[in-house]
Amino acid sequence: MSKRYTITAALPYTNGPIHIGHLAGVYVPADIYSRYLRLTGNDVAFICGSDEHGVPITIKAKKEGVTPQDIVDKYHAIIKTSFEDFGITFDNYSRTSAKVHHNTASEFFKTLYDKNEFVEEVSEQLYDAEANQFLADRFVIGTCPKCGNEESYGDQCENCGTSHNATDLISPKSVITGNVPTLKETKHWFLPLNKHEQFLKEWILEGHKKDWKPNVYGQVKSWIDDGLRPRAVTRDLDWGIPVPIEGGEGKVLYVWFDAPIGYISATKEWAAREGKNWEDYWKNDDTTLVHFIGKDNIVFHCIIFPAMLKAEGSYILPENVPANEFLNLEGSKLSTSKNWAVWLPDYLQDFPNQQDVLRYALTANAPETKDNDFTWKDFQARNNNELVAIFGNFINRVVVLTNKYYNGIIPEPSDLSSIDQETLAAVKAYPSVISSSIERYRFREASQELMNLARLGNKYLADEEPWKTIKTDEERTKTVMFVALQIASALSVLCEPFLPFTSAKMKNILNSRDNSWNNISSKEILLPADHQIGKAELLFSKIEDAQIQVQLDKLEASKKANEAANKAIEPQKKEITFDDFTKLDIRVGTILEAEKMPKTKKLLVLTVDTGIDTRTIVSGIAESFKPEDVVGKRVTVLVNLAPRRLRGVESQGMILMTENESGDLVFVNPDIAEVDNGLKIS
Ligand code: B3M
Ligand code: ZN
Repeated sequence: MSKRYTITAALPYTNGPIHIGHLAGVYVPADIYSRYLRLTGNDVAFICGSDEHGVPITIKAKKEGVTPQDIVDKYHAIIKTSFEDFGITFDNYSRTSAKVHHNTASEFFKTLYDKNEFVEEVSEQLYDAEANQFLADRFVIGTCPKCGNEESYGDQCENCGTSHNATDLISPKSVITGNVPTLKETKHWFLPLNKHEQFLKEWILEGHKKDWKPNVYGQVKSWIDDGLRPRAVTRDLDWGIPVPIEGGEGKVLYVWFDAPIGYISATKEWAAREGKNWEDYWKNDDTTLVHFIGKDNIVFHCIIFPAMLKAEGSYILPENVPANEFLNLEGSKLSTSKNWAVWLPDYLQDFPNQQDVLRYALTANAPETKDNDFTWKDFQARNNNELVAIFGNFINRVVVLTNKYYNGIIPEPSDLSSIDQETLAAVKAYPSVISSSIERYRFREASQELMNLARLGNKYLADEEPWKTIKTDEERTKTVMFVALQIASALSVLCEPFLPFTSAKMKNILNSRDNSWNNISSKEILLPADHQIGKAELLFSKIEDAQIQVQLDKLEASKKANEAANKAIEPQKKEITFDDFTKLDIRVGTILEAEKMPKTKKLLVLTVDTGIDTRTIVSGIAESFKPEDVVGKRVTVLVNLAPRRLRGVESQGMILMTENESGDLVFVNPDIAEVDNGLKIS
């Protein structure tokens, strides 16, 4: 039965090209899903576009001495081309600088404003006086109040995924000048998430416990359990969509307010072009809405955007939000700034026309349930051992033999043996097996089932040995080749979501483009006798060790460049007066007790004898030291630092640390056994 679907894929920020992590986490799974839905006869709007607002874009523009518009124009074009190159079949790839989007987002804001869905509040926000700029989002970093990560952004911590207000950061610092921000009053509009808590609980916690992925459900539950608070949806910035109401002059919409509305604007743009009614895709209960995203976007798609849609009142809500975990590269986190990535334009240069190989390797190893590692060796193995040795080999043998024995004309089969019948019955079962995996968002599993079908074909040929029977039993050979051709035809259809370029090639070779996903199981015969097929063409070719070494060398070069950059001595900070210095009270102390802060990776709770007293200090050293290793250590302590709470524990001071050559933390150690605790350092 045909159904209507709106499938969205996260709008990439246009501040750089996209890499394999983006492809694996969002775009390939979303494309597999959309292609599959179309192949099975559904009405699909597959929607994406460039996210052209937000602070990272203005930071990049400043760095390069160009305008934000220059940056987004450049990367919009690059990203759009990459998607086309990799066969991502968006029905519309729009951009948030489009007029239709500015209008849609403004109207959306005004509707919520008119419905009194916002709280308007003058509050103190972080301000950088030197830069003459409020510090929201990525203009400020500081310690995450939830997990202690010292490099959390103002709106979100990339370590624990929590979304927070910039003023929640501990020890905030301006990204622009490095200054400690001051507070300055400003007016903003807040979306009171607390007001929607009950609805979110019922809709997600009760309604989607079973069908949402455990990683998504778990994150959402933990945020709701922590209690939801109002979130500002406007910013004091000049790059973005102007706040469209009185009093909003000089302010713009928060990028995470406007970006998800981009899905709606892009649908409108598409519908106008195609003569469709966009509202069918966003306001009709019969439509299934699915958001494909990475795990750092969960809070925005599962809490904030649904709260916005609910507050607006006329929209449907997502049926599912199948977020993936992260893909690492050769054991380390993918990183744009460290150039630790495989960029799509670079891949295509080194592996021309091998898009399907990357699509397949990323799908077979997709980070669906946990973070996963992409290695070039695995990529090579997936290609050589699976795509070449199993899939390509089977198709090649079938096509070559059909040409050799029958000039490419499919032979008439005689009686089917029980093996033939079982094989054909097994083929007929594959569409529903693969469908079931795809419908449960298990794309790795689906890709492996597809490969199993190719294995089945290979085994059939190996067992029936038509290259031998051709000398002894012509009738039997005809039957075997006929059956093998049916398998090849089924593969050409079922591989389309995963290997679209290969599928198109195979359909050309087989001279057969009409079979659909559904008729593989219902039709008696997919390719009839007497049908003429074409000549063999290479579908996949072996990837040599030398090609892999080139990639590994590139990464090694990035690593070296990073190490060199890290070794560069940080420039001296701004001068301070002697009076400033004397304000610091630094003492010798001893760690008496140490234990891990529960549920954190980095924090140790230390009991320290400072000579003045015995006090608690929370220190972010747990990744470098075990609690038992630091007990008894002599340390240098800043004792008059204002206390601050970390995960509910008050930290009264700071242990001074530095890094050794290999970048590990080490204590700044008063290496003199005979000094007493409390001794002042000056
Ligand atoms: N641009 C974040 C990202 O690229 C953001 C997604 C928006 S989806 C509406 O990860
Ligand atoms: Zn955090």
